[in-house]
Amino acid sequence: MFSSLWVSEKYKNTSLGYKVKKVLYQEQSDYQLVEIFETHDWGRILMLDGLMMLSEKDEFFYHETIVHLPMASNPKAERVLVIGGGDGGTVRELAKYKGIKDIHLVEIDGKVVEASKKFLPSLSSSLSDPRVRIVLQDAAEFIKTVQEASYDLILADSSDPEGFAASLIESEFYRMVKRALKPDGLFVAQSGSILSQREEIQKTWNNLQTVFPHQEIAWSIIPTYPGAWWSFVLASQQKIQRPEKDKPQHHITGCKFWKPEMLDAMLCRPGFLSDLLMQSKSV
Ligand code: SPD
Repeated sequence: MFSSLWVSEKYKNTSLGYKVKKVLYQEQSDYQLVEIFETHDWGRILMLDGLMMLSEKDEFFYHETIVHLPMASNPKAERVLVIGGGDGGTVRELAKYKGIKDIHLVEIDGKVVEASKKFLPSLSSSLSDPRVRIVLQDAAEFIKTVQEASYDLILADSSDPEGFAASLIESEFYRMVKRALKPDGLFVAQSGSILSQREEIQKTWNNLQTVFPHQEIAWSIIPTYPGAWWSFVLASQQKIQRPEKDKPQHHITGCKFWKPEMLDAMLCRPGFLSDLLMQSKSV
């Protein structure tokens, strides 16, 4: 009799578990433990240092939000930088826009890219799009080398702000991001669980405020992330535009979650979220 294998993300005092059919990949890279499992109910899942990055079943909520939310405000974006995101899901969504000419992906861990290309083709297939250039480097170092005003859009599809990813929510990093953005450019970042990562969201919000004159917070649903109710921040040197929804460039095909009509809902702050930001001043 074989006992069944379960993997779980243990975040603070919460654990979410998944029954595994097969271990597909398990390697300690120079930066983290990279694992891909075939599960019974969630398709393949990617975990980094035991933290859930994605499941094939629900990754579209996350990747469609992190891309189409800012693209709705900045639909003419041509040059885009993705920070992290070595699995390719964010690039896949960006590649849906014909107007985007260059996508630079800066990922610290080549093993994430390598494993995703092999085991997560539904996410990674667009990494071979001719518009994509992959740089394997720490984003906090890469951003210092970027020429001023290079990008229309910078997306931080980073891991949780721990270890090497912790610097990616510091004001110093945001100053570099601002420098790398065109004056009308837009920054978006995943900013954590609204229910389980209050302090991370508050720190992100406060630090962004020290650098950018305009910022917004949006929310979405990602069932396999702790608390499921997830936040994304947007920041810019200019007022963040709410697009006219009937403009054709906002209608992207091939989405399972995103619709232009969702923008208003995602930017509408439930009381709980407003309170969290108001209280962030004292953090
Ligand atoms: N707690 C999970 C936060 C991870 C965000 N990045 C996920 C990478 C998927 N492209």
